[in-house]
Amino acid sequence: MRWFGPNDPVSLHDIRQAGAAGVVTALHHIPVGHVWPMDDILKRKKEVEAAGLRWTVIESLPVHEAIKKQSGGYEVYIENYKTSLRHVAACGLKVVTYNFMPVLDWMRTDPSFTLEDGSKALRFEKAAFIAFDLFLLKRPGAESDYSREEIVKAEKRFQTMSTSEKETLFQNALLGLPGSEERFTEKQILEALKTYHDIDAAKLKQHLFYFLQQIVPTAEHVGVKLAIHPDDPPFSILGLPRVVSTEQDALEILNAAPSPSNGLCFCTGSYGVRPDNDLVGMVKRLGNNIHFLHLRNTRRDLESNFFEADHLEGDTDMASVVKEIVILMKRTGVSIPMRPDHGHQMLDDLRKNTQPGYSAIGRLKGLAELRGLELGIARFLV
Ligand code: DNO
Repeated sequence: MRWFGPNDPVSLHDIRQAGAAGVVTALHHIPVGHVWPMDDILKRKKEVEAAGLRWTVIESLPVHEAIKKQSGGYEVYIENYKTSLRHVAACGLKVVTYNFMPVLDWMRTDPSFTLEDGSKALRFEKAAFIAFDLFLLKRPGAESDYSREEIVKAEKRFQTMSTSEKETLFQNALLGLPGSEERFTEKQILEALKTYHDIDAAKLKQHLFYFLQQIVPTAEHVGVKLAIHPDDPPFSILGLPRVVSTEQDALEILNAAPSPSNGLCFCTGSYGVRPDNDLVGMVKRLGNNIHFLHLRNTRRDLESNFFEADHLEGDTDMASVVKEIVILMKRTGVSIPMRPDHGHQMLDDLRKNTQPGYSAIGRLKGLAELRGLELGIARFLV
């Protein structure tokens, strides 16, 4: 399971009791772009091991915005990244997760969408998101990204919102960086978006490929596996380019710097939001380079709205995906680390202050279901 470090309301002991063998975590106190010092890595590792858990997967070693834009100082940030890779390898860590989403990480319009049974899930509602973009953020030029029909729908949706709903939507949309309490202000985000005005998807891809060509040899040399997390949601938002959304994107990333160290974080929740992504086929075709698994499920509708469903429900056929993963692991003899992603807020957690998507009980439920599924398939089917 993911652990956000000593300030996480979910403790290492809670995680152990949930049935996890290890945690994935990061040094959230180190500013993005700085080198991760060995002392800090070792201290965190000892802390995790003292609770009877393992730490082999980092989520995330974030990529500085300058690298994504190839702006001032980016070569230094790439060197720092390589140094961090050497340090984490020297401390015995094996997998490094990162993403290449400009400005924001994941984006939802509602982190506490109430499901029919009273539990709460993360949700992305397109009309609300467009209303946020056009009428709250007022991003210059935003109208040209949407159809007339979408704009009319967003206007109608906006009219139904009370002042406090608008305020909440604004806060939710700019939650920005999971694992931190940091939220962008309106001014900050508009400034940040502006810095991408001359970077389209083709250019961002070139920057990603360049970054990989620089860091993959180091990762391979020190024996660390890289795992790029897909875009969440897997389409362009706020006019920003997104380049890790489809199987074709993933393939190009692997081909840009071929190496057993260059690989994917296979997030079924992110890739699964697009009906044109064939998840079972992706495991079949890209499996050798899948270094980390985020298993979660979403339920989408025809308008690109989606919410996070129970792990074994939703649009992704989780049983078929897990079966393919079990086949893959048998074939390669490699056990791919997995975590259940984004649980529902439920039971006692409904009365607690929890991180959106990362409350204990919902993830425990997801983990238990996934472990049972894997065990059943591995023992009796494959
Ligand atoms: C969301 C997570 C992502 C992920 C990063 C990896 O809950 O899956 O924030 O950690 O994108 O860099």
